[in-house]
Amino acid sequence: MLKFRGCLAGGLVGDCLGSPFEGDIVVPKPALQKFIAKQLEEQTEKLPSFQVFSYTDDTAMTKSIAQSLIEMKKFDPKDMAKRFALEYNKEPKRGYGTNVVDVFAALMLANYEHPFEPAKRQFGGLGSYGNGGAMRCGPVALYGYSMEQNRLIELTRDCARITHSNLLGYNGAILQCLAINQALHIHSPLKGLIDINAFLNGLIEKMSKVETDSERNENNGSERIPTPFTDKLRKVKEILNNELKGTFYSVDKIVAILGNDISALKSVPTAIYAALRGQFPIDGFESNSPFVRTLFFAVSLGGDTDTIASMACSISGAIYGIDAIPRILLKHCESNDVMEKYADDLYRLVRCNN
Ligand code: F2R
Ligand code: MG
Ligand code: MG
Ligand code: MG
Repeated sequence: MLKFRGCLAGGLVGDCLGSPFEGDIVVPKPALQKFIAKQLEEQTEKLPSFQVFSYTDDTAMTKSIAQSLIEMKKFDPKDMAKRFALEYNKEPKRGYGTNVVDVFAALMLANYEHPFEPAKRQFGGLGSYGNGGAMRCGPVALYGYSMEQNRLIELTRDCARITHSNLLGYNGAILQCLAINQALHIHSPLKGLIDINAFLNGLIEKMSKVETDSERNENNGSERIPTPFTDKLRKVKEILNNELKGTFYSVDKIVAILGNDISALKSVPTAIYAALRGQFPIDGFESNSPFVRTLFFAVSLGGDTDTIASMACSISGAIYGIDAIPRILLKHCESNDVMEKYADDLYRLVRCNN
C-alpha cells in the first residue's frame, strides 16, 4: 500500500514541482535549491503565501487511466480513450503535447469506436514517439503489480497505443512501467540504498527482449535489430558505476548522453537514471532524502522537467514508499488526496484479483 501511494504521489510531486521549469534550457542549481527548500519549509501551510502548484497533462492523463482501470476493473480501450478526450475537453490548458490533441478530437468524432486508429494517423502514419505514453503509466504498473510479465507488457503497450503508435513511443511506456514494477517489488528501507546494478540488469534483460521481439514483428527478416532503449540503459549503468567510483558527470554531459526532451527515448532512460542517482549525494544540493534528491536532480537537467521529474519521482516513490516523500511537498500539489485515493483503490483491486 505504501509503495502504491508512493508511486502515484511521487509522480504528482515531480509533475507539479517540475512544471515551473518545463522548457528551460538551463536550470541554475542555486535557484532550484532555493525553490525546493522553500517548498520544504514546515508550518507554512496556513500562510496566505503558501503555493499550491497545478498539475499538467502528465497527471491529467494518469488520473484518467487510474479512473478507467478502477471503474471498469479491466482494461477497456474505448472507456480509456473517452476519458482522455473528455478530460482534455474539460481542461484543455494543462500543457498537452501539440499533436496529441488531434487524437482526442478524432476519437471523439468517431464516438470512440476503433480507439487505436486515430493514433496511427499521427505524423503522416509514423505515429507519435513523444513521452506521453510513458508519463502516464503509473496506474498501469500498479494494476499489473501481480501480472505475468508478458501480460503487463501487452497491457502497457495497449494503454500507450491509444495515443502513441510509434514503436519508440510505446516501448518508452513499457520501459517506464517495467521500472516502476521492479521498484514496487524490491524490499527497500526508507533511506537505504538499492542495488543499482541488479536493478539495471533486470531492466536491460527485459527491455532487450521487448525491443528484439517488437522489431522482429515490425521488420520481418531485418538483419541487425536496433535496441535503442536497451543501449540507453547500458549507458545509464556505465555512468552510475563511474559515479559510484567518484567520477561525476556534469548536467551538460548527462543531457548530451541521455537527453532531456519530449521524446520517449530521450526522457525515459534519463528519468530512470535520475531515480537511481538520488541514492547518493548531489553536488550543489543538501538533502538526506533520496526522493528529494531525485526531484532536484531530474529538474536540474532542464528541458522536459515536469515529465522527467514525474517519471523519476514515481519510480523513487515506488522504491521507498510514501513515507519517504515529505508531506509538506505533497501539500504543495493539486489533487494530492485524489492520487492517494486512486493508489488505495488500485491496491484493493489488485488484492481482490489475487
Ligand atoms: N507539450 C508539452 N510541453 C510544451 C508545451 C506546453 C504548452 N506550450 C503549454 O504551456 O500549454 N508538454 C507535454 O507534452 C509531452 C508529452 O507529449 P505527447 O503526449 O507525447 O504529445 P505528442 O504531441 O504526441 O508529441 C509531442 C511532440 O513530440 C514531437 N513528435 C512526436 N512524434 C513525432 C514524430 N513521429 N515525428 C516528428 N515529431 C514527433 C512533436 O513535436 C510533438 O508535438 C510532455 O512533456 C508533457 O508534459
Ligand atoms: Mg506536462
Ligand atoms: Mg508538434
Ligand atoms: Mg513535459
